[in-house]
Amino acid sequence: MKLYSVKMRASKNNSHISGAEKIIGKPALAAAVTAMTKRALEHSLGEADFINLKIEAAAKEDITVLPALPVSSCKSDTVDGSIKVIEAKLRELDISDPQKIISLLQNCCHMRGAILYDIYTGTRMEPDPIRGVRVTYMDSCLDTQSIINKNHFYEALVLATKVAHAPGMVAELCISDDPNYTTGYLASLKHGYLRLAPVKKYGSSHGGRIFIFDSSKTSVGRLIDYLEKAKILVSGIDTSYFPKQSVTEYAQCSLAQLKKQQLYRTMTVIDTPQNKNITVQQKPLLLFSSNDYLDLANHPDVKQAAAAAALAWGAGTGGSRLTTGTNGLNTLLETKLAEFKGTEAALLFNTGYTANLGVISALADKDTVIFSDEYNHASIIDGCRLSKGTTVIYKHNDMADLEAKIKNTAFSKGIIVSDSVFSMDGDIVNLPAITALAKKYTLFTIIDEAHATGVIGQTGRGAVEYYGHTCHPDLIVGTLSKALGSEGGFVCGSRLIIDYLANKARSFIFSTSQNPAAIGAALKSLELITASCEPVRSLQHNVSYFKQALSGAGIKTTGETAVIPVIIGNEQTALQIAAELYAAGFMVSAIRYPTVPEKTARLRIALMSSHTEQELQNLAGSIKKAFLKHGLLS
Ligand code: WAQ
Ligand code: MG
Repeated sequence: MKLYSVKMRASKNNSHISGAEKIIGKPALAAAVTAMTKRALEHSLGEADFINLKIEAAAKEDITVLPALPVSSCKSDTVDGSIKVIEAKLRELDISDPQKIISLLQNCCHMRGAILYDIYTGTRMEPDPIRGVRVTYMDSCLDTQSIINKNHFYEALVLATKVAHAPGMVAELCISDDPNYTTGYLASLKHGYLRLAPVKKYGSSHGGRIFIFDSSKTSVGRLIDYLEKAKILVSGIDTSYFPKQSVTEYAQCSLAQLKKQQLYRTMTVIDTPQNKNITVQQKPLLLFSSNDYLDLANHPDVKQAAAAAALAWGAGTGGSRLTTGTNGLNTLLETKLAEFKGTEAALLFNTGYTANLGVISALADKDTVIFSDEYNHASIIDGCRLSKGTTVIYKHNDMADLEAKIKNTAFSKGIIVSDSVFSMDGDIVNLPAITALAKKYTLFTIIDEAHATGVIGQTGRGAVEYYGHTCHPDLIVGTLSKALGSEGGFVCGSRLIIDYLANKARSFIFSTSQNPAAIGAALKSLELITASCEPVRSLQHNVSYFKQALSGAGIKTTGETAVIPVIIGNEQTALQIAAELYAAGFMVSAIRYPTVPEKTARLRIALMSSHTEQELQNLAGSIKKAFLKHGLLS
């Protein structure tokens, strides 16, 4: 593989702040340049205003591989303790004036390079005493892609190994100029790389390097030539010396942090099937946080259909759809879903989450720009992240902002993606405006109807029906697991796009297909919804009734659908109110960051077709009571 040398030098106000070098293969080159640029711009000494990056091809035959110096450590109680060790070690190398060398290093002013000290004449020999001699063209054979920030030990060992092998070199002494880093080292072929701590006071920005050589063994010119030009790769670095954090410790710290921020989550075990009436540890509760909007998850006919499908087709399918996992149930449901949404074709996914992951990552390549609503569901966000495209986030349902961003972005392929009903705010996408913008600027449109299917539109068919069939997105993503009371995701669109997704969507291709019971249940739910719109109507009535009840109680909401948010703001208060409602017999979710923006913690009330007016009135009353108690209403 062809190798390249990369060098970075960065300064601020004409003063050097950072330098780094690598010798790496072509595939890692661009990433290394990015990492070095970042390092120069985010340096602890300040943001560089001048960055010099130099990239040169390095011929293999010009590179020498040296084994890393063996590493050992010596800890002392004080800086003086470390200095005593250094003195003794330098004497072992027949250096007669170690104090002089140490004090040269301790008293040098801030240099870019190192002092070159000749023990033969007892004088400094670097041509430029302000700059010093700077060692360059070196790296290790380790794959260090994961070391993004400066790793003092690793970089120093590479440098020290190169320096120790220089002609006439006797030893090297180093103090970091990083105020937070008090470990230094003494390096020589005889002693190896001896880490010493502390070599300076914590907080001091004094640092430097001194290369101790013997001019009776080499000319200064030859030595400097080697230090500045020889290309060295260091092999066999013992990575056990890298500072490590255990993953378990990391997880423990993260959890502690979540608890401190009131963002720690736990799971509630429900004793009963999904129904508006549930019990938790025998406590009866009225459920106001379920996505089973049409009460189909526990519907006798739906359960019966699930059982029948399992009996006829088995408990599992044993393969992905493209291998052995396609049966008549899958294809029938796809036909029915396409019919229901009014598209040419449909494709099933295992969940709504994996549908978004697969669809967006398959459709957006590196030349695609994805315009995504800031309140889109996590599965859309993750789909954008997984894709190679660029994501541009526009303000929530703000069509002027979306158009401005489209106009300001250069792209060849573009996608607009939005929730149809927003999962945490319960408002509805402006589909007419989105499809008009898509037409005007040649963009592809995707809407996610997870909370729209079975909820909006006269017969529950979603946003297209809600807007009177006046506008059509290119692709509809949906789920079987909310109003349809089963489990799984789906996508509806043109035959061509569905074919494309079946060939390209990795979450589709590499998942075992859904179990027959889930498909059987979804087929029955779809049949029930199509046969009678009574449950949809009842749900929609509950939405307007509950909104009225809330506004009658003086409580605002933006919800227009079965998801009704009541914004509280403070995370802790939201939790407390949810707990108070729980005590009063209502199960309502408190939704917090990162699901919603910080300081917009809320109650997320989810309505079902079976809630009665009295129940809705009771909940509104209890929320009012809690609001009064917490000073949120006067
Ligand atoms: N060539 C010569 N001198 C250099 C170079 C170079 N490429 N880079 C830095 N120096 C000089 C310069 O005077 C700096 O002020 C001084 O060395 C210290 O540089 O095992 O971080 O980059 O944990 O601050 C030691 C790690 C870390 C010990 C050393 O050096 C360990 C370090 P820094
Ligand atoms: Mg440095």
